[in-house]
Amino acid sequence: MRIDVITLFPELVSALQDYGVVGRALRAKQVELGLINPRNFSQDANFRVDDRPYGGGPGMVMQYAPLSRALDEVVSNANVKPRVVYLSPQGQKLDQDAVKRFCQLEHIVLFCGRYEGVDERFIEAHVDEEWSIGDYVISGGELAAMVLIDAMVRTLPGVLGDEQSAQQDSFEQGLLDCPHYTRPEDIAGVNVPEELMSGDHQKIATWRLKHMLGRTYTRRPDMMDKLSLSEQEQQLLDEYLAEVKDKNER
Ligand code: 9WO
Repeated sequence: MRIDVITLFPELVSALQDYGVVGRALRAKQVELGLINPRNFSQDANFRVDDRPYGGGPGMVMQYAPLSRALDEVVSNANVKPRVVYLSPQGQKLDQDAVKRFCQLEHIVLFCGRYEGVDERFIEAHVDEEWSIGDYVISGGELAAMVLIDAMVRTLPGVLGDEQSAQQDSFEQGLLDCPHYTRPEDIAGVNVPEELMSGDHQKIATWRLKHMLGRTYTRRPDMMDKLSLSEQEQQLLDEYLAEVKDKNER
């Protein structure tokens, strides 16, 4: 798989290569990452890539031509026509299903806007999909692109170890993660749940599933709508809710 990122700040995006399992995968070229700066394709004496908005108003708008030439450079070196994704607040809300679909692509181009926006004619002519990582406006598309790249790389086979992959699977199965604890056993006057100290793998797995179900139900009821719980899972959820009720009544 190849990911090309069109960005005015390639150094920002390249930091992905320096940290964690994603950085290791990128350095090992399990995914090829290309960074293209549209400023290198400006034909302006001052390498401008933006101009004032028609109709007036604050800020500047990214111009069509440098973006189009930058994209042409990527496409001319591509084996297959890449999917072009624009990260913007106006896009569809990103979720794990979309991430998994993107991972099936041989080549994807992530386009990161800056300033107040991008000439709409570029979006209409060259962008296949517009995606958002949340309902807020940040300084540019780069951080959103980095979120998407991190999520994609983690999803690729062989990047995460078996245990981490299993943990990630829980979210892909539609459940939030369970609580985690580590040494010391007693800190700030709070002990680790006895089930996790039991050494009984079945008891530990059951405790973890109960808390995944309980957390999903209490924090993300929208995710519950997509689940059909088994009798055992429903019983665990009921136990969790009874424990929470009991704790709140103390
Ligand atoms: C600026 C703005 C100001 C007032 C009201 C709405 C507004 N939208 C924008 C805007 O989209 N500015 C962008 C800055 C232009 C494209 C790149 N920028 C960006 C991308 N900000 N936030 C994102 C983004 C991308 C993906 N997911 C969430 C946010």
